[in-house]
Amino acid sequence: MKRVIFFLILLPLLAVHSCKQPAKQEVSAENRMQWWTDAKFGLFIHWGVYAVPAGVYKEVQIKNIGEWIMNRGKIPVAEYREFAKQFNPVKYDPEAWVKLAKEAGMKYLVITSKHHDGFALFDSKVTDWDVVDATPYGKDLLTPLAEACKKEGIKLGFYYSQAQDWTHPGGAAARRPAVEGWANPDSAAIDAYTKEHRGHWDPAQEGSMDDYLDKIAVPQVKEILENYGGLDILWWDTPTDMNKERAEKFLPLLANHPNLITNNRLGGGYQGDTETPEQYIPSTGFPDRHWEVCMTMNDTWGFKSWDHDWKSTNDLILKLSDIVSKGGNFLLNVGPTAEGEIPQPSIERLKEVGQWMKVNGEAIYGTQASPFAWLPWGKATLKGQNLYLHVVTWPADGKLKLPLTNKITGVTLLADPGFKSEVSQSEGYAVITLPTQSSDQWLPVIKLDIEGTPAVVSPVSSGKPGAASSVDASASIAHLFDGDPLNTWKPVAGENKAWIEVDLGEEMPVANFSISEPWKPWDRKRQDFELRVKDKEGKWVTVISGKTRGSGHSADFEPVNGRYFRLDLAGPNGEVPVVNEWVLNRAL
Ligand code: H79
Repeated sequence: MKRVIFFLILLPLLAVHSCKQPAKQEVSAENRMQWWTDAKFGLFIHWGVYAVPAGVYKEVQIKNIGEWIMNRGKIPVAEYREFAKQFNPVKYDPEAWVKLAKEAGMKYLVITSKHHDGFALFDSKVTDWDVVDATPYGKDLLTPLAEACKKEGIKLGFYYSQAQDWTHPGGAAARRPAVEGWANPDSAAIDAYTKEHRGHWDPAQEGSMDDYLDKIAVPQVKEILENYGGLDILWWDTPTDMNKERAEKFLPLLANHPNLITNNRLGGGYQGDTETPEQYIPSTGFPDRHWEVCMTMNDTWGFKSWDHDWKSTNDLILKLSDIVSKGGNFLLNVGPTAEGEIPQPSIERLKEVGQWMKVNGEAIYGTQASPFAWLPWGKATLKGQNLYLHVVTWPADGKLKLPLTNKITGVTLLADPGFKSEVSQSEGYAVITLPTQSSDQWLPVIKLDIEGTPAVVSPVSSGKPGAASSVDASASIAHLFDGDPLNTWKPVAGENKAWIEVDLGEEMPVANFSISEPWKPWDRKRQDFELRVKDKEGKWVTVISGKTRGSGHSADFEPVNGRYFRLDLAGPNGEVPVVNEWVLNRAL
Protein backbone atom coordinates (compact mmCIF):
# COMPACT_ATOMS: atom_id res chain seq x y z
CA MET A 1 0.00 0.00 0.00
CA LYS A 2 1.81 3.00 -1.29
CA ARG A 3 1.38 6.16 0.70
CA VAL A 4 3.24 9.14 -0.60
CA ILE A 5 2.30 11.05 2.52
CA PHE A 6 4.56 8.72 4.46
CA PHE A 7 7.67 10.28 2.90
CA LEU A 8 6.55 13.74 3.77
CA ILE A 9 6.34 12.75 7.39
CA LEU A 10 9.40 10.57 7.43
CA LEU A 11 11.96 12.70 5.66
CA PRO A 12 12.11 15.55 8.17
CA LEU A 13 12.34 12.98 10.96
CA LEU A 14 15.29 11.33 9.31
CA ALA A 15 16.99 14.67 8.86
CA VAL A 16 16.75 15.29 12.59
CA HIS A 17 18.04 11.82 13.43
CA SER A 18 20.98 12.04 11.11
CA CYS A 19 22.38 14.98 13.08
CA LYS A 20 23.00 12.59 15.95
CA GLN A 21 26.13 10.50 16.11
CA PRO A 22 25.31 6.81 15.64
CA ALA A 23 25.28 5.27 19.10
CA LYS A 24 25.90 1.78 17.81
CA GLN A 25 29.67 1.67 18.20
CA GLU A 26 29.36 2.88 21.76
CA VAL A 27 27.39 -0.12 23.06
CA SER A 28 29.51 -2.82 24.68
CA ALA A 29 30.24 -5.07 21.76
CA GLU A 30 30.97 -8.22 23.72
CA ASN A 31 27.72 -8.23 25.72
CA ARG A 32 25.74 -7.53 22.62
CA MET A 33 27.42 -10.37 20.72
CA GLN A 34 27.37 -12.97 23.51
CA TRP A 35 24.21 -14.83 22.51
CA TRP A 36 25.40 -14.87 18.91
CA THR A 37 28.88 -16.22 19.61
CA ASP A 38 27.36 -18.92 21.82
CA ALA A 39 24.72 -19.86 19.24
CA LYS A 40 27.10 -21.05 16.46
CA PHE A 41 24.39 -22.38 14.17
CA GLY A 42 21.58 -20.58 12.35
CA LEU A 43 19.13 -21.07 9.50
CA PHE A 44 19.24 -18.84 6.43
CA ILE A 45 15.99 -18.67 4.44
CA HIS A 46 15.98 -17.35 0.87
CA TRP A 47 12.42 -16.92 -0.23
CA GLY A 48 10.77 -14.74 -2.80
CA VAL A 49 9.19 -14.47 -6.24
CA TYR A 50 12.21 -16.20 -7.80
CA ALA A 51 10.83 -19.43 -6.34
CA VAL A 52 8.12 -19.24 -9.04
CA PRO A 53 10.39 -19.58 -12.10
CA ALA A 54 12.55 -21.81 -9.83
CA GLY A 55 15.55 -21.66 -12.14
CA VAL A 56 13.68 -21.93 -15.46
CA TYR A 57 12.84 -19.03 -17.80
CA LYS A 58 11.16 -19.57 -21.16
CA GLU A 59 11.79 -23.29 -20.75
CA VAL A 60 15.54 -22.78 -20.44
CA GLN A 61 17.41 -23.72 -17.28
CA ILE A 62 19.11 -20.50 -16.22
CA LYS A 63 22.52 -21.17 -14.71
CA ASN A 64 23.77 -19.83 -11.42
CA ILE A 65 21.98 -19.13 -8.19
CA GLY A 66 18.18 -19.17 -8.41
CA GLU A 67 17.45 -15.81 -6.78
CA TRP A 68 19.54 -14.19 -9.53
CA ILE A 69 17.29 -15.46 -12.34
CA MET A 70 15.93 -12.00 -13.16
CA ASN A 71 19.47 -10.68 -13.56
CA ARG A 72 20.97 -13.68 -15.31
CA GLY A 73 17.98 -14.20 -17.58
CA LYS A 74 17.76 -10.44 -18.37
CA ILE A 75 14.09 -10.59 -17.51
CA PRO A 76 12.36 -7.22 -17.99
CA VAL A 77 10.84 -5.72 -14.84
CA ALA A 78 7.22 -5.93 -16.07
CA GLU A 79 7.65 -9.55 -17.06
CA TYR A 80 9.31 -10.51 -13.78
CA ARG A 81 6.51 -8.86 -11.83
CA GLU A 82 4.08 -11.28 -13.47
CA PHE A 83 5.66 -14.16 -11.55
CA ALA A 84 4.27 -12.66 -8.35
CA LYS A 85 0.80 -13.64 -9.49
CA GLN A 86 1.84 -17.26 -9.01
CA PHE A 87 3.49 -16.71 -5.66
CA ASN A 88 0.86 -18.21 -3.40
CA PRO A 89 2.48 -19.99 -0.45
CA VAL A 90 -0.64 -21.65 0.91
CA LYS A 91 1.45 -24.39 2.52
CA TYR A 92 3.53 -21.89 4.48
CA ASP A 93 3.76 -23.02 8.10
CA PRO A 94 6.07 -20.59 9.92
CA GLU A 95 5.80 -22.46 13.18
CA ALA A 96 6.92 -25.68 11.48
CA TRP A 97 9.89 -23.85 9.94
CA VAL A 98 10.98 -22.47 13.29
CA LYS A 99 10.53 -25.86 14.92
CA LEU A 100 12.61 -27.44 12.17
CA ALA A 101 15.42 -24.94 12.79
CA LYS A 102 15.20 -25.75 16.47
CA GLU A 103 15.22 -29.47 15.82
CA ALA A 104 18.39 -28.98 13.74
CA GLY A 105 20.02 -27.41 16.77
CA MET A 106 19.92 -23.90 15.35
CA LYS A 107 19.52 -20.91 17.65
CA TYR A 108 18.63 -18.19 15.15
CA LEU A 109 17.27 -17.67 11.69
CA VAL A 110 17.76 -15.01 9.04
CA ILE A 111 15.16 -14.60 6.29
CA THR A 112 15.28 -12.49 3.12
CA SER A 113 12.87 -9.65 3.85
CA LYS A 114 13.83 -8.24 0.44
CA HIS A 115 16.36 -9.68 -1.98
CA HIS A 116 17.98 -8.03 -5.01
CA ASP A 117 14.74 -8.38 -7.02
CA GLY A 118 13.26 -5.76 -4.71
CA PHE A 119 10.28 -7.92 -3.67
CA ALA A 120 9.34 -7.53 -0.01
CA LEU A 121 8.01 -10.48 2.00
CA PHE A 122 6.33 -7.95 4.29
CA ASP A 123 3.62 -5.34 3.96
CA SER A 124 5.62 -2.29 2.93
CA LYS A 125 3.86 1.06 2.84
CA VAL A 126 6.34 2.53 0.38
CA THR A 127 5.82 0.14 -2.52
CA ASP A 128 3.26 -2.19 -4.01
CA TRP A 129 6.04 -4.64 -4.93
CA ASP A 130 5.43 -6.76 -1.86
CA VAL A 131 3.65 -9.95 -0.88
CA VAL A 132 0.52 -8.14 0.30
CA ASP A 133 -0.05 -6.02 -2.79
CA ALA A 134 1.42 -8.10 -5.60
CA THR A 135 0.48 -11.72 -4.85
CA PRO A 136 -2.72 -13.74 -4.51
CA TYR A 137 -1.57 -14.72 -1.02
CA GLY A 138 -1.97 -11.13 0.14
CA LYS A 139 -0.65 -11.53 3.70
CA ASP A 140 2.53 -10.41 5.40
CA LEU A 141 4.83 -13.45 5.67
CA LEU A 142 7.18 -12.15 8.31
CA THR A 143 4.72 -11.33 11.11
CA PRO A 144 3.78 -14.96 11.83
CA LEU A 145 7.42 -16.00 11.49
CA ALA A 146 8.50 -13.38 14.03
CA GLU A 147 5.75 -14.61 16.36
CA ALA A 148 6.83 -18.23 15.97
CA CYS A 149 10.45 -17.29 16.69
CA LYS A 150 9.43 -15.49 19.85
CA LYS A 151 7.32 -18.44 20.94
CA GLU A 152 10.06 -20.99 20.31
CA GLY A 153 12.94 -18.89 21.64
CA ILE A 154 14.71 -18.56 18.30
CA LYS A 155 16.49 -15.28 17.58
CA LEU A 156 15.29 -13.44 14.49
CA GLY A 157 17.24 -11.82 11.70
CA PHE A 158 16.13 -10.17 8.48
CA TYR A 159 18.28 -10.07 5.37
CA TYR A 160 17.81 -6.83 3.47
CA SER A 161 19.36 -6.01 0.08
CA GLN A 162 19.93 -2.31 0.65
CA ALA A 163 21.77 -1.36 -2.54
CA GLN A 164 20.81 -3.80 -5.25
CA ASP A 165 17.19 -3.54 -6.27
CA TRP A 166 16.31 -4.60 -9.79
CA THR A 167 12.69 -3.41 -9.85
CA HIS A 168 12.55 -0.08 -8.02
CA PRO A 169 13.97 2.74 -10.20
CA GLY A 170 17.45 3.79 -9.16
CA GLY A 171 18.33 0.57 -7.34
CA ALA A 172 21.80 -0.77 -8.05
CA ALA A 173 22.42 -3.82 -10.21
CA ALA A 174 25.61 -5.82 -10.21
CA ARG A 175 25.59 -7.39 -13.62
CA ARG A 176 28.31 -8.71 -15.86
CA PRO A 177 27.66 -9.31 -19.53
CA ALA A 178 26.40 -12.82 -20.13
CA VAL A 179 28.76 -15.61 -21.00
CA GLU A 180 26.24 -18.41 -21.16
CA GLY A 181 23.47 -19.23 -23.62
CA TRP A 182 20.73 -16.88 -22.50
CA ALA A 183 17.06 -17.41 -22.95
CA ASN A 184 16.51 -13.83 -23.92
CA PRO A 185 16.69 -13.39 -27.70
CA ASP A 186 17.96 -9.82 -27.39
CA SER A 187 21.04 -10.84 -25.41
CA ALA A 188 23.63 -8.80 -27.31
CA ALA A 189 21.56 -5.62 -27.23
CA ILE A 190 20.74 -6.04 -23.56
CA ASP A 191 24.36 -6.69 -22.65
CA ALA A 192 25.35 -3.51 -24.47
CA TYR A 193 22.66 -1.64 -22.51
CA THR A 194 23.95 -3.15 -19.25
CA LYS A 195 27.44 -1.83 -19.95
CA GLU A 196 26.17 1.71 -20.44
CA HIS A 197 23.65 1.75 -17.58
CA ARG A 198 25.24 0.78 -14.23
CA GLY A 199 24.40 -2.89 -14.73
CA HIS A 200 20.73 -2.33 -15.57
CA TRP A 201 19.02 -4.22 -18.37
CA ASP A 202 15.64 -2.51 -18.53
CA PRO A 203 14.94 1.26 -18.83
CA ALA A 204 12.35 0.78 -16.07
CA GLN A 205 15.29 0.38 -13.67
CA GLU A 206 16.71 3.83 -14.37
CA GLY A 207 16.62 6.49 -11.70
CA SER A 208 18.64 8.11 -8.99
CA MET A 209 20.15 5.71 -6.49
CA ASP A 210 19.93 8.35 -3.79
CA ASP A 211 16.22 8.73 -4.45
CA TYR A 212 15.83 4.97 -4.31
CA LEU A 213 17.63 4.86 -0.96
CA ASP A 214 15.60 7.75 0.45
CA LYS A 215 12.23 6.53 -0.79
CA ILE A 216 12.49 2.75 -0.67
CA ALA A 217 15.47 1.28 1.16
CA VAL A 218 15.69 3.55 4.19
CA PRO A 219 11.91 3.58 4.85
CA GLN A 220 11.75 -0.19 4.40
CA VAL A 221 14.60 -0.76 6.83
CA LYS A 222 12.68 1.42 9.29
CA GLU A 223 9.63 -0.78 8.69
CA ILE A 224 11.43 -4.04 9.32
CA LEU A 225 13.21 -2.67 12.37
CA GLU A 226 10.03 -1.38 13.94
CA ASN A 227 7.15 -3.59 12.87
CA TYR A 228 8.25 -7.08 13.89
CA GLY A 229 8.76 -6.81 17.60
CA GLY A 230 12.46 -6.02 17.30
CA LEU A 231 15.09 -7.78 15.23
CA ASP A 232 18.18 -9.44 16.62
CA ILE A 233 20.08 -9.34 13.33
CA LEU A 234 19.98 -7.14 10.25
CA TRP A 235 21.84 -8.89 7.44
CA TRP A 236 22.87 -6.42 4.72
CA ASP A 237 23.83 -7.77 1.35
CA THR A 238 26.07 -6.56 -1.46
CA PRO A 239 27.28 -2.95 -1.18
CA THR A 240 26.98 -2.36 -4.94
CA ASP A 241 27.46 1.38 -5.69
CA MET A 242 27.37 2.20 -2.00
CA ASN A 243 29.63 4.86 -0.52
CA LYS A 244 30.02 6.44 2.89
CA GLU A 245 27.31 9.03 2.35
CA ARG A 246 24.81 6.44 1.14
CA ALA A 247 25.62 4.03 3.96
CA GLU A 248 25.13 6.82 6.45
CA LYS A 249 21.53 7.23 5.39
CA PHE A 250 20.84 4.04 7.38
CA LEU A 251 22.82 4.82 10.49
CA PRO A 252 20.22 6.95 12.32
CA LEU A 253 17.86 3.96 12.17
CA LEU A 254 20.47 1.62 13.56
CA ALA A 255 21.21 4.00 16.40
CA ASN A 256 17.70 3.36 17.68
CA HIS A 257 18.43 -0.38 17.99
CA PRO A 258 21.62 -0.63 20.00
CA ASN A 259 21.44 -4.41 20.46
CA LEU A 260 21.01 -5.15 16.79
CA ILE A 261 23.76 -7.24 15.20
CA THR A 262 24.74 -6.19 11.68
CA ASN A 263 27.19 -7.66 9.20
CA ASN A 264 30.00 -6.17 7.12
CA ARG A 265 28.01 -5.73 3.90
CA LEU A 266 26.49 -2.28 4.31
CA GLY A 267 29.32 -0.63 2.37
CA GLY A 268 30.81 2.84 2.69
CA GLY A 269 33.58 1.50 4.91
CA TYR A 270 31.26 0.38 7.72
CA GLN A 271 32.46 -2.91 9.15
CA GLY A 272 29.42 -3.92 11.17
CA ASP A 273 29.77 -6.69 13.71
CA THR A 274 30.45 -9.76 11.61
CA GLU A 275 32.54 -10.92 8.67
CA THR A 276 30.55 -13.01 6.22
CA PRO A 277 32.55 -15.48 4.15
CA GLU A 278 30.07 -16.75 1.57
CA GLN A 279 30.12 -20.34 0.34
CA TYR A 280 33.55 -21.13 1.77
CA ILE A 281 35.22 -21.78 5.11
CA PRO A 282 38.21 -19.54 5.78
CA SER A 283 41.29 -21.67 6.41
CA THR A 284 42.35 -19.88 9.58
CA GLY A 285 39.30 -17.87 10.69
CA PHE A 286 39.36 -14.14 11.53
CA PRO A 287 40.96 -13.85 14.95
CA ASP A 288 40.03 -10.20 15.59
CA ARG A 289 36.47 -10.36 14.25
CA HIS A 290 33.20 -12.19 14.77
CA TRP A 291 32.42 -14.17 11.65
CA GLU A 292 29.77 -16.36 10.08
CA VAL A 293 30.02 -18.63 7.09
CA CYS A 294 26.84 -18.63 5.03
CA MET A 295 26.38 -21.60 2.76
CA THR A 296 23.83 -23.40 0.63
CA MET A 297 22.86 -27.07 1.01
CA ASN A 298 22.80 -27.53 -2.76
CA ASP A 299 24.14 -24.88 -5.18
CA THR A 300 21.45 -22.22 -4.91
CA TRP A 301 19.99 -19.96 -2.23
CA GLY A 302 16.57 -19.40 -3.79
CA PHE A 303 14.62 -22.53 -4.78
CA LYS A 304 15.55 -24.10 -8.12
CA SER A 305 13.54 -27.05 -9.38
CA TRP A 306 16.53 -28.66 -11.06
CA ASP A 307 19.29 -28.33 -8.48
CA HIS A 308 19.74 -31.73 -6.84
CA ASP A 309 23.39 -31.29 -5.87
CA TRP A 310 22.84 -31.78 -2.14
CA LYS A 311 25.70 -31.87 0.32
CA SER A 312 25.54 -34.95 2.53
CA THR A 313 24.55 -34.72 6.19
CA ASN A 314 28.04 -35.85 7.10
CA ASP A 315 29.56 -33.08 5.02
CA LEU A 316 27.33 -30.48 6.70
CA ILE A 317 28.33 -31.76 10.16
CA LEU A 318 32.04 -31.64 9.21
CA LYS A 319 31.58 -28.08 7.97
CA LEU A 320 29.88 -27.04 11.20
CA SER A 321 32.69 -28.64 13.21
CA ASP A 322 35.39 -27.01 11.05
CA ILE A 323 33.81 -23.55 11.32
CA VAL A 324 33.19 -23.73 15.05
CA SER A 325 36.70 -25.07 15.68
CA LYS A 326 37.97 -21.85 14.09
CA GLY A 327 35.67 -19.68 16.20
CA GLY A 328 32.96 -18.92 13.63
CA ASN A 329 29.22 -19.38 13.16
CA PHE A 330 27.44 -21.39 10.46
CA LEU A 331 24.39 -19.95 8.70
CA LEU A 332 23.00 -22.78 6.62
CA ASN A 333 20.46 -22.03 3.92
CA VAL A 334 17.12 -23.42 2.77
CA GLY A 335 15.20 -22.16 -0.25
CA PRO A 336 11.45 -22.79 0.12
CA THR A 337 9.16 -23.22 -2.88
CA ALA A 338 6.55 -20.74 -4.07
CA GLU A 339 3.97 -22.90 -2.31
CA GLY A 340 5.78 -22.38 0.97
CA GLU A 341 7.51 -25.72 1.42
CA ILE A 342 11.10 -26.30 2.45
CA PRO A 343 12.48 -28.92 0.02
CA GLN A 344 12.39 -32.44 1.46
CA PRO A 345 16.17 -33.06 1.06
CA SER A 346 16.79 -29.97 3.20
CA ILE A 347 14.36 -31.16 5.85
CA GLU A 348 16.01 -34.58 5.99
CA ARG A 349 19.46 -33.08 6.37
CA LEU A 350 18.41 -30.59 9.02
CA LYS A 351 16.80 -33.38 11.04
CA GLU A 352 19.91 -35.53 10.78
CA VAL A 353 22.23 -32.69 11.76
CA GLY A 354 19.81 -32.19 14.66
CA GLN A 355 20.27 -35.82 15.73
CA TRP A 356 24.01 -35.27 15.79
CA MET A 357 23.59 -31.98 17.66
CA LYS A 358 21.38 -33.60 20.28
CA VAL A 359 24.27 -35.87 21.21
CA ASN A 360 27.21 -33.60 20.44
CA GLY A 361 25.82 -30.08 20.84
CA GLU A 362 27.85 -29.41 23.96
CA ALA A 363 30.96 -29.55 21.75
CA ILE A 364 29.47 -26.72 19.64
CA TYR A 365 27.43 -24.24 21.71
CA GLY A 366 29.30 -21.70 23.77
CA THR A 367 32.68 -23.06 22.77
CA GLN A 368 35.86 -21.29 21.82
CA ALA A 369 38.12 -21.98 18.86
CA SER A 370 40.54 -24.88 19.01
CA PRO A 371 43.71 -24.13 20.97
CA PHE A 372 45.67 -26.36 18.57
CA ALA A 373 47.31 -24.91 15.48
CA TRP A 374 46.65 -28.19 13.74
CA LEU A 375 45.49 -31.73 14.41
CA PRO A 376 46.07 -34.37 11.76
CA TRP A 377 42.93 -36.35 12.58
CA GLY A 378 40.28 -33.67 13.06
CA LYS A 379 39.16 -30.55 14.87
CA ALA A 380 38.76 -29.39 18.45
CA THR A 381 36.73 -26.95 20.49
CA LEU A 382 37.21 -25.69 24.01
CA LYS A 383 34.80 -24.83 26.82
CA GLY A 384 36.29 -24.13 30.23
CA GLN A 385 37.98 -27.30 31.49
CA ASN A 386 36.66 -29.36 28.60
CA LEU A 387 38.38 -30.00 25.35
CA TYR A 388 36.20 -31.54 22.67
CA LEU A 389 38.01 -33.63 20.08
CA HIS A 390 36.07 -33.93 16.82
CA VAL A 391 37.59 -37.08 15.38
CA VAL A 392 37.17 -36.78 11.61
CA THR A 393 39.60 -39.62 10.82
CA TRP A 394 39.27 -42.32 13.44
CA PRO A 395 42.77 -43.77 14.07
CA ALA A 396 43.08 -47.24 12.57
CA ASP A 397 45.41 -48.34 15.39
CA GLY A 398 43.06 -46.91 18.00
CA LYS A 399 45.66 -44.41 19.21
CA LEU A 400 44.72 -40.75 19.12
CA LYS A 401 47.72 -38.49 19.63
CA LEU A 402 47.26 -35.04 21.06
CA PRO A 403 49.92 -32.35 21.49
CA LEU A 404 48.75 -31.39 24.98
CA THR A 405 50.60 -31.35 28.29
CA ASN A 406 47.72 -30.69 30.74
CA LYS A 407 46.73 -33.49 33.04
CA ILE A 408 43.69 -35.27 31.58
CA THR A 409 41.26 -36.38 34.29
CA GLY A 410 38.37 -37.68 32.23
CA VAL A 411 37.62 -39.07 28.78
CA THR A 412 34.10 -39.57 27.42
CA LEU A 413 32.74 -40.32 23.99
CA LEU A 414 29.62 -38.18 23.68
CA ALA A 415 27.85 -40.77 21.54
CA ASP A 416 28.56 -43.69 23.85
CA PRO A 417 28.15 -43.45 27.63
CA GLY A 418 29.69 -46.91 28.07
CA PHE A 419 32.89 -45.88 26.35
CA LYS A 420 36.17 -46.84 28.07
CA SER A 421 39.57 -45.49 27.23
CA GLU A 422 43.10 -45.22 28.52
CA VAL A 423 45.28 -42.16 28.49
CA SER A 424 49.05 -42.05 28.61
CA GLN A 425 50.96 -38.80 28.75
CA SER A 426 54.65 -38.26 28.07
CA GLU A 427 57.07 -35.99 26.17
CA GLY A 428 54.53 -33.24 25.71
CA TYR A 429 51.91 -35.51 24.16
CA ALA A 430 48.85 -37.38 25.29
CA VAL A 431 47.83 -40.64 23.67
CA ILE A 432 44.22 -41.70 24.03
CA THR A 433 43.54 -45.35 23.37
CA LEU A 434 40.22 -45.85 21.60
CA PRO A 435 38.27 -48.82 20.33
CA THR A 436 39.37 -49.44 16.74
CA GLN A 437 35.96 -48.40 15.42
CA SER A 438 33.90 -45.33 16.15
CA SER A 439 30.40 -45.89 17.48
CA ASP A 440 29.01 -42.61 16.10
CA GLN A 441 27.28 -42.74 12.74
CA TRP A 442 28.59 -39.28 11.90
CA LEU A 443 31.36 -37.26 13.48
CA PRO A 444 32.37 -38.75 16.85
CA VAL A 445 33.34 -36.29 19.59
CA ILE A 446 35.53 -37.13 22.56
CA LYS A 447 35.23 -34.94 25.62
CA LEU A 448 38.29 -34.45 27.79
CA ASP A 449 38.35 -33.04 31.30
CA ILE A 450 41.63 -31.27 31.73
CA GLU A 451 43.36 -29.49 34.58
CA GLY A 452 44.32 -25.86 34.00
CA THR A 453 44.14 -23.92 30.78
CA PRO A 454 45.25 -25.88 27.70
CA ALA A 455 49.00 -25.92 27.34
CA VAL A 456 49.42 -26.90 23.73
CA VAL A 457 52.62 -27.60 21.87
CA SER A 458 53.44 -24.63 19.63
CA PRO A 459 53.88 -25.11 15.91
CA VAL A 460 57.50 -25.93 15.09
CA SER A 461 57.86 -22.69 13.13
CA SER A 462 56.90 -20.44 16.06
CA GLY A 463 59.50 -17.79 16.76
CA LYS A 464 62.01 -19.40 14.40
CA PRO A 465 64.46 -17.32 12.34
CA GLY A 466 63.41 -16.58 8.79
CA ALA A 467 64.66 -14.95 5.64
CA ALA A 468 62.97 -13.41 2.62
CA SER A 469 63.82 -12.28 -0.89
CA SER A 470 63.03 -8.77 0.35
CA VAL A 471 61.11 -7.03 3.13
CA ASP A 472 59.08 -3.87 2.83
CA ALA A 473 59.97 -1.14 5.32
CA SER A 474 56.49 -1.40 6.88
CA ALA A 475 56.84 -5.16 7.46
CA SER A 476 59.12 -7.68 9.12
CA ILE A 477 60.10 -11.33 8.62
CA ALA A 478 59.53 -11.93 12.32
CA HIS A 479 55.85 -11.10 11.80
CA LEU A 480 55.51 -14.42 9.97
CA PHE A 481 56.36 -16.50 13.03
CA ASP A 482 55.20 -14.37 15.96
CA GLY A 483 51.72 -15.87 16.38
CA ASP A 484 50.06 -12.50 15.69
CA PRO A 485 47.84 -13.00 12.64
CA LEU A 486 47.35 -9.26 12.15
CA ASN A 487 50.85 -7.99 11.38
CA THR A 488 52.39 -8.76 8.01
CA TRP A 489 55.41 -9.53 5.93
CA LYS A 490 55.55 -8.31 2.33
CA PRO A 491 58.36 -7.64 -0.14
CA VAL A 492 59.30 -4.17 -1.35
CA ALA A 493 56.90 -2.46 -3.74
CA GLY A 494 57.02 -3.69 -7.32
CA GLU A 495 58.13 -7.25 -6.52
CA ASN A 496 55.20 -9.38 -7.47
CA LYS A 497 57.20 -12.56 -6.87
CA ALA A 498 58.99 -13.25 -3.62
CA TRP A 499 60.09 -16.04 -1.29
CA ILE A 500 60.19 -16.52 2.46
CA GLU A 501 62.26 -19.10 4.30
CA VAL A 502 62.34 -20.61 7.75
CA ASP A 503 65.00 -22.50 9.68
CA LEU A 504 63.38 -24.98 12.08
CA GLY A 505 66.71 -25.49 13.90
CA GLU A 506 66.83 -29.24 13.29
CA GLU A 507 65.53 -31.75 10.81
CA MET A 508 62.02 -32.97 11.55
CA PRO A 509 58.96 -34.42 9.78
CA VAL A 510 56.50 -31.71 8.68
CA ALA A 511 52.97 -32.66 7.58
CA ASN A 512 50.96 -29.43 7.33
CA PHE A 513 51.42 -25.78 6.55
CA SER A 514 49.11 -22.83 6.75
CA ILE A 515 49.36 -19.17 5.92
CA SER A 516 46.99 -16.41 6.83
CA GLU A 517 46.50 -13.50 4.48
CA PRO A 518 45.09 -10.02 4.98
CA TRP A 519 41.31 -10.25 4.78
CA LYS A 520 39.32 -7.85 2.68
CA PRO A 521 35.65 -8.69 2.20
CA TRP A 522 34.72 -9.32 -1.45
CA ASP A 523 38.39 -9.36 -2.36
CA ARG A 524 39.27 -13.09 -2.51
CA LYS A 525 42.62 -12.29 -4.11
CA ARG A 526 44.44 -15.55 -4.52
CA GLN A 527 48.19 -15.85 -4.37
CA ASP A 528 50.21 -18.60 -6.03
CA PHE A 529 52.34 -20.56 -3.61
CA GLU A 530 54.94 -23.31 -3.79
CA LEU A 531 56.22 -24.87 -0.57
CA ARG A 532 59.70 -26.34 -0.91
CA VAL A 533 62.11 -28.17 1.37
CA LYS A 534 65.91 -28.16 1.17
CA ASP A 535 67.17 -31.71 0.54
CA LYS A 536 70.49 -33.28 1.61
CA GLU A 537 72.28 -31.87 -1.46
CA GLY A 538 70.98 -28.38 -0.74
CA LYS A 539 68.43 -28.47 -3.58
CA TRP A 540 64.92 -27.02 -3.07
CA VAL A 541 62.36 -29.75 -3.67
CA THR A 542 58.65 -28.99 -4.10
CA VAL A 543 56.36 -30.28 -1.34
CA ILE A 544 53.06 -28.78 -2.46
CA SER A 545 51.91 -25.92 -4.66
CA GLY A 546 48.64 -24.21 -5.47
CA LYS A 547 46.63 -21.07 -4.91
CA THR A 548 45.62 -19.59 -1.58
CA ARG A 549 41.94 -19.04 -0.75
CA GLY A 550 42.13 -15.27 -0.62
CA SER A 551 41.81 -15.43 3.14
CA GLY A 552 44.53 -17.90 4.02
CA HIS A 553 45.38 -21.43 3.12
CA SER A 554 46.04 -24.67 4.92
CA ALA A 555 47.11 -28.03 3.55
CA ASP A 556 48.08 -31.45 4.86
CA PHE A 557 50.64 -33.59 3.03
CA GLU A 558 52.65 -36.76 3.49
CA PRO A 559 55.31 -35.97 6.13
CA VAL A 560 58.55 -34.56 4.65
CA ASN A 561 61.80 -34.41 6.60
CA GLY A 562 63.63 -31.13 6.56
CA ARG A 563 65.08 -28.24 8.50
CA TYR A 564 64.82 -25.42 5.94
CA PHE A 565 61.52 -24.70 4.24
CA ARG A 566 60.79 -22.05 1.65
CA LEU A 567 57.56 -20.60 0.33
CA ASP A 568 57.62 -19.07 -3.15
CA LEU A 569 54.80 -16.61 -3.67
CA ALA A 570 53.32 -14.62 -6.51
CA GLY A 571 50.78 -11.88 -5.86
CA PRO A 572 47.54 -11.58 -7.86
CA ASN A 573 47.49 -9.29 -10.93
CA GLY A 574 51.07 -8.13 -10.54
CA GLU A 575 50.57 -7.07 -6.90
CA VAL A 576 53.08 -7.90 -4.19
CA PRO A 577 52.35 -11.04 -2.17
CA VAL A 578 51.41 -10.50 1.49
CA VAL A 579 51.44 -13.00 4.35
CA ASN A 580 50.44 -12.41 7.94
CA GLU A 581 51.45 -15.70 9.49
CA TRP A 582 53.18 -18.76 8.12
CA VAL A 583 52.92 -21.92 10.19
CA LEU A 584 54.58 -25.30 9.71
CA ASN A 585 53.24 -28.21 11.74
CA ARG A 586 55.18 -31.28 12.71
CA ALA A 587 53.78 -34.72 11.92
CA LEU A 588 52.34 -36.23 15.07
O1 H79 B 1 21.71 -13.92 -1.12
C1 H79 B 1 22.76 -14.72 -1.59
C2 H79 B 1 23.27 -14.23 -2.90
O2 H79 B 1 22.24 -13.98 -3.84
C3 H79 B 1 23.93 -12.96 -2.49
N1 H79 B 1 24.49 -13.26 -1.19
C4 H79 B 1 23.99 -14.53 -0.76
C5 H79 B 1 23.79 -14.58 0.73
C6 H79 B 1 24.93 -12.46 -3.42
N2 H79 B 1 24.75 -11.37 -4.13
N3 H79 B 1 25.80 -11.16 -4.84
N4 H79 B 1 26.66 -12.10 -4.60
C7 H79 B 1 26.16 -12.96 -3.72
C8 H79 B 1 27.93 -12.17 -5.28
C9 H79 B 1 27.45 -12.93 -6.45
C10 H79 B 1 27.96 -13.47 -7.40
C11 H79 B 1 27.36 -14.32 -8.38
FE1 H79 B 1 27.14 -14.17 -10.27
C12 H79 B 1 26.00 -14.39 -8.74
C13 H79 B 1 28.06 -15.37 -8.96
C14 H79 B 1 27.15 -16.07 -9.77
C15 H79 B 1 25.88 -15.47 -9.66
C16 H79 B 1 26.97 -12.27 -10.85
C17 H79 B 1 26.37 -13.11 -11.73
C18 H79 B 1 28.32 -12.62 -10.83
C19 H79 B 1 28.47 -13.67 -11.70
C20 H79 B 1 27.28 -13.98 -12.25
